Amino acid sequence: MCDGTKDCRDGSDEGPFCENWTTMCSNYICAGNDTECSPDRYGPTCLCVPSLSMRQYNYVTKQCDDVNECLLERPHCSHTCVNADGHYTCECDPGYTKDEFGYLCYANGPEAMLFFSTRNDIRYLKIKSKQMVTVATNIKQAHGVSFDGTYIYWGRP
Ligand SMILES: [Ca+2]
Repeated sequence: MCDGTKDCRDGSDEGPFCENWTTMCSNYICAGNDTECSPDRYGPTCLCVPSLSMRQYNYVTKQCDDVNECLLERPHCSHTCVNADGHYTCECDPGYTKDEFGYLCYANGPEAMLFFSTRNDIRYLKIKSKQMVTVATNIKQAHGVSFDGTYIYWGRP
């Protein structure tokens, strides 16, 4: 950081690019709406504001272009991503409802349960509430746990 203090051991954070750090944006104009100049080690850089919106400055058109978050490689929507100007939204398939954060889709109806066996127990996990329930103990090596809505089945090796 160009603040006169060498934060990096080799002092690379206070390099020659710091010389005009506070003034490099003084006479630099970023064209277009909702833009601002920010100092960078390679020179004045144009940013799109508000910074939380996903828009990227296009130096050719001198405008802020929308970023298609749906094409970015990071986890977001569990079903369908819908790109919009400066942001994106998630949509769920029919029969599903979005979680409180708007990213994950949960099936409507009773909460899904994931049955599984441990070394000696058979348990289930309620997927949405993360509640863990032990339904049988002292089981020796249960395999292939299944639930038909009333009974729990498992096999033994
Ligand atoms: Ca977008």
